[in-house]
This record gives sequence, C-alpha cells and structure tokens, in this order.
Amino acid sequence: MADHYDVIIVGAGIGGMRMLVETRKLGLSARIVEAGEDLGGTWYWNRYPGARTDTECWYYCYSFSKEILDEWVWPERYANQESMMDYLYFVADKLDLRRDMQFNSRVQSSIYDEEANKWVVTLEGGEVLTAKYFITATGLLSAPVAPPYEGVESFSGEYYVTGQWPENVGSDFTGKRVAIIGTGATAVQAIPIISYTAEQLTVFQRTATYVLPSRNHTIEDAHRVSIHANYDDLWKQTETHPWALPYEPNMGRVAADLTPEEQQAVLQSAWEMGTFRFLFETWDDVFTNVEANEIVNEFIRGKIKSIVKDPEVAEKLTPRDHGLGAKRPPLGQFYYESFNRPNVSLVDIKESPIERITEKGILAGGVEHEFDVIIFATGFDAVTGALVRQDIRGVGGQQLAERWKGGPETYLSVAIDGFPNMFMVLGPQGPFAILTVAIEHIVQFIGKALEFAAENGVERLEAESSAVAEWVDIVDRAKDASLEVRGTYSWLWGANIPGKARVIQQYMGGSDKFVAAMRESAGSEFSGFRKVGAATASVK
Ligand code: NA7
Repeated sequence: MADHYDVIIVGAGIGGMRMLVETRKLGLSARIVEAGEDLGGTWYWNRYPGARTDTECWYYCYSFSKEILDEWVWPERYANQESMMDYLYFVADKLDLRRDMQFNSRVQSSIYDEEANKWVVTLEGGEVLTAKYFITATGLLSAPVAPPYEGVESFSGEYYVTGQWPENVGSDFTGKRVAIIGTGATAVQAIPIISYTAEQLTVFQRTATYVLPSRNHTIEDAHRVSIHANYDDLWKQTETHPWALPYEPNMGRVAADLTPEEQQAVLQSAWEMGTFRFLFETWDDVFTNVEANEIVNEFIRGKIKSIVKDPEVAEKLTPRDHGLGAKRPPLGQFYYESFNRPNVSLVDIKESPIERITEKGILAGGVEHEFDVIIFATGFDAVTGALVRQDIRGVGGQQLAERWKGGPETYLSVAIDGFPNMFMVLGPQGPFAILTVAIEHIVQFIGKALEFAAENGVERLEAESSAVAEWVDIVDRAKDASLEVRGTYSWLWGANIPGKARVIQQYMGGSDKFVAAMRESAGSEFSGFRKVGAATASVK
C-alpha cells in the first residue's frame, strides 16, 4: 500500500515550505518530496561563489509570521547563500517542518488516477505516494541548462554548472586558471569573487548586459529597528507595486518632464542608492518609451566607460543591441571594476565563437584557451523547465510537457484544465515580481481553494478551459505594454532554450493586477474553476 496524504508538495524551497505551513493550518496531512539532500531549493542548489539575493532581504523573506519577522536578524542588505540557508533552517526548526519532508526523493512521475480521483507520485527508486492534491513548488529558475558545448567530457580539468554547484567546492581558486561562460545575474555575482583568488579568470561573454550597482552593506542596528517597526506598511506597499517592491508604484513623471541636467542628476542619485530603485525612482516610462529608455541606457554606458580602464574591454562590456529591461537586469557589486584586475580578461564570443570544449580548455575563434576549471553560468530552462522535465499526466494520460509544447497555459499560474486537484506555486504566467511576495499571495489562494473545496464537498477542483484561455489571452496582451523596449530576449521568453516556444513565460501586467485577479476568483466562489462533488468526482 502506498502512503496516502491529503497533499503532496514537490520541492522544499521557499515556496514548498510556505505551502506546507498553509496545509497544516488547514489541518491537512502533507508530505514534501525533495530531490536535494536538504531543504532550501534555489538556495540549496546555487552555492556558487558570490551567490546572494539581489532583492533586499527584509522583503525577500516570509511575511506570514510576525514572530519570524521579529526574531530573525539579517546581517546584510542582500543575504548571501549561507545566510539564506540559515534563515530557512531557522524557519523549518521553529515550525518543525522537517517532519513532513523527505529528501533525496526525485519524482519520476506524477499521474492523476481519474477513477480513484487521486494523484499517484512515483519516486526514482520506486517508492509510491498518493494524495488527493498534488502541488508543485519546483521553482522558476531551477532546471539548469546542461553545458551547451561539445567536448565537455574530454576536458581534463574540473567543470561546474553554477545551478548545481558541488558542496565541496568553495570559492578559493588560488593557482587556478578559471573560465566562466555567461554574464547573466549569476556570473555577475560570481566573477568579482572568483577574481580575488584565481590566477587567471577569463570571462566568455555572449551578450553584454546592463549591470546595476547593488550597493550591499551590513545592516546597522538602528536601520534594523526601523525596518521592523515599518513592516506593516512595507507589506502594504508591495500590494500596489507592479513588481511587488516596497516602493512607491510610480514617480508621477516621465523623462520628458525633466531637463537633460535634471535627468542626469536623477539618474546619478538612483545609481548611488543601488538595487532596483534605479528602475523605479527615475521616471515612469523607463520601460515603455524608447527615448526615455535610451537616456538610461546611455547613462549606464557612460558609467561602464568611466569604470573600466581599458577602452576596448569597456566597449565589449557595453550593451548596444538592446535596451535596459529587455533582459532582467543583474545587480552587481564591483562587477565592472573586476575587469580592471590584471588577472581578468574578457572574450566576446560573438566575435570569437566557442567551437568546442577541448581536453585542455576552450576553443574559441580558432584559439585554444587553457584552463584548470570551467564554470558554466549559462542559465536555466526557466519557468516551465522544472515542470515539463517531470512526467506529469492529467486526465486521459495527457502529459504536461506535451500540453505546453506551444507555450504554457494556466489559469492564474496555479491551475491547468485537464489536471484536476493539481496546483502550482510559482507556475508559469504568474507575476514578474518579487518571488517571496508572489509566493505568499499564491499559497494563500491555493489554501483558500482547498478550504473552499472541503467546506463545499468539492472533491475535484479543476480550472475551466475557458478560464485558462482567457488568462492566456490576458498574459499575452499584458506583454505588449512595454514590448517596444523589452524585446523578446532571454529566459523570460524561452529564448535561451533552442526549440522552446518563444512566448512570454510570466504575466507582465503587474503583481497588483495579478493579486486582484486572484482575489476576484476567490471572492466569487473560485470562479474559473470547475467544481465536482463527491458523488460525481470520478465521472467524466
Ligand atoms: P541568465 O540570466 O539566463 O544568464 C545566462 C548567461 O549565459 C547569459 O549571459 C547568456 O548569454 C549566457 N549563455 C547562455 N547560453 C550560452 C551559450 N550557449 N554560450 C555562451 N553563453 C551562453 O541566467 P543566470 O543564472 O545568470 O540568472 C538567472 C536568473 O537568476 C536571473 O535572471 C535572476 O532572476 C536570478 P545571452 O545573454 O543569452 O547571450
């Protein structure tokens, strides 16, 4: 007999842990199955040198418990990987979450049994669990891209993928010649740290990006007191901001309202503050007006030129083929400065394409570069990757991967027609927003749906096809608001994965509107869901 639960949750990261707390509140039995050896999700896997949040930690955290908010002491503006793990351990210990988690448990298949109206989850290794509800919390950026070049197996040195960083490899590369491929948010964090010890660090860049300064710092006690005192207002603010940031949602001005001198002063002061304030506390048309966007782009290009001493390197680091916002901008701490170090060099692989990995290193543009270590910071099959890589089957054996071949289709990111009693925490077509805030809203919505089902004798809760079609349309239309400067680059469009449908993966209409749509559904007896009662649960 398989162990049976009310709920099986896949993933013991921030989302899965929060979902477990919610199911306990409802008095449901729940089991988290987790592929890793420990909890932490993103923070368990991404142990690469320099890994840290690029969201200020006082809102990159759980908001559901005042006690946890009050008790936990963040040491820095952006928590590093170790701090994030300590925080998650603290939460897990405090709420005794581990007793409902099992590790080293990678799911092989999750299949809806229509006759029995239950989910059958089979783990690699053969263990079978069953549940009424199947909830995925497998993360948006958790399915790393495999090293994308031939010859990796022939490399005689060590190679690492940042999203699967081995536990026994730290950040000391003394005496090593190191290559890093990629210049996204991950590499931007890793490069400065690796540059401190590596004998030589060679960065292979495909596309130059706009890196904004993070301005990390330790948190003074007085600052901490003020953060804690203002938490209620902070969470309220996240409800009105499109990215769920605790900032004012807009400045009430566009670039054209300011003189060129005023524009430069505004940009300079936003640059000094660090974090995403640079995007939101300058002018409101940064992402929607090409000219307004270009003023910001030029400002950052000027910064690169002034920071990087070698003009040729500075030029290679300067993005010219897209505007700020076309890709999710990384935050860096002394990123551009790293390229002034004598042990750091840059290879532009658009000029010198990587041909293959060799026994000794990397062959690019006809030149063989020799290395002891190669680091692949080449990103993730984002948003849908972790879901379609699982064998998830709904009604009639329909496979999720097959269903989403042409792009994801969901209702409010949490449910899919044909997949009854399945919910997703951070599924595709959810808000492009601060994920901890998004998780809180989504988990509460799922919790209310389960409560509604229990109170109303609903045995099978499933998104209506018409509601899915409508949400897909809303997501598609929302992308147009800022398309002119955003383009269709990056993982946000599935553009980094050959053969993946090039459609917008997340809802760009704003976290505030997303939350309103969820509240509307919950407030009208979960409109958009088909509800089937006990007697007819297994009838088609
Ligand atoms: P990203 O942002 O997807 O960055 C991946 C980087 O790797 C980016 O610079 C890519 O260049 C580069 N890349 C990808 N494939 C290749 C190949 N085949 N050859 C060379 N370079 C390649 O992933 P990250 O892990 O940095 O960050 C993910 C998110 O984590 C980030 O957005 C934050 O939300 C946190 P490209 O720009 O595609 O030319």
